[in-house]
Amino acid sequence: MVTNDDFQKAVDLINNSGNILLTAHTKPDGDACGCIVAISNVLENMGKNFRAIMLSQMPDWYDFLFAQKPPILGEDINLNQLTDGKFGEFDLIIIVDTNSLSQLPKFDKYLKQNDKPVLIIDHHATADGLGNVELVDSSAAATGLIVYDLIKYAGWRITETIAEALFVTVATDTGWFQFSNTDSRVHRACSELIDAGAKPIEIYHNLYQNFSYARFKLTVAMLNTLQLHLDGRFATQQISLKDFEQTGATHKDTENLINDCRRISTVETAALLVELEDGRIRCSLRSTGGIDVSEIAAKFGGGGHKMAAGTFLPGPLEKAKEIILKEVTEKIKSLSCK
Ligand SMILES: [Mn+2]
Repeated sequence: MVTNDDFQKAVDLINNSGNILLTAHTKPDGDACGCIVAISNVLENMGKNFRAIMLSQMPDWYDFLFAQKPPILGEDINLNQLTDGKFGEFDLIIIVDTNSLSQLPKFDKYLKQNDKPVLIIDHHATADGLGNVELVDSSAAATGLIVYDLIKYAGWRITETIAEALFVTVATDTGWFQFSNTDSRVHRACSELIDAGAKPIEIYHNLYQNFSYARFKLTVAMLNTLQLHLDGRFATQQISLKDFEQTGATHKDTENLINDCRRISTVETAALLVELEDGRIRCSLRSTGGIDVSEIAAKFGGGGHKMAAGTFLPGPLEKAKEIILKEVTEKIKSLSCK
């Protein structure tokens, strides 16, 4: 849990800052996007100058949250505009949903030369300690819950925009209240957010009944690669560059695709391998909790949680599959030896 002392330090930082830069991890998910929108709305209501930037493209289904989509570093603005102050001079940097340099491509270079205070709000176990003030609570199902606690601590008004954005953070990081991180704190917060104006039915439609045909075709291509290993305990799936080409889907369409195979009764651990243009393989990992997939990801420079983690592996796809199968096999073996 975050102490009141830490919340007060965060409030003081925000109150004493006039120009704030806000960002989140690369490949922004619902938690990252929702936190950006919620904090932006808080800062707007306080009359602060602020800018939000994203470090890579967002999936289309979060568009409904944004009145205006933030620029993307490396696409809409470049690193020089950030480092030489052309994009703005900031006296506070707020980073949400990560505390890891590896999750902040390009932005890490800006951070290294920056001498202004950094506020981290995060719920991941892996951390590089990037903040001068850190609101970190690995028991929170979503970073949005920590943002919610901060807003309540500070007594800031919870607008409908904030309620909707924070509901999205919790709903997406719990897989619409299905993952084992769905605790009473999640339901309490969501009940309060509904009272404050969040509309779950509309949010569900926007998030889960709003696929493009291309994304659906990509899902079909991926499901056709499904393989079960270790007596069905471990599932692998893959997406090749050719699949993107043939379906017209893009990398941002891969979010959450890993989860469908977990409906198979025997599957405890799942991996999704996605081929990247540079030849590397992005590997997403999920576990029902038996094995800690963040330990496997960390071995290859990645990170995450016990039950959801990610990393990069060398290609081609078949080689990456061999590597990850070996790691998961060893983990499961070491568990049964204990
Ligand atoms: Mn999160």
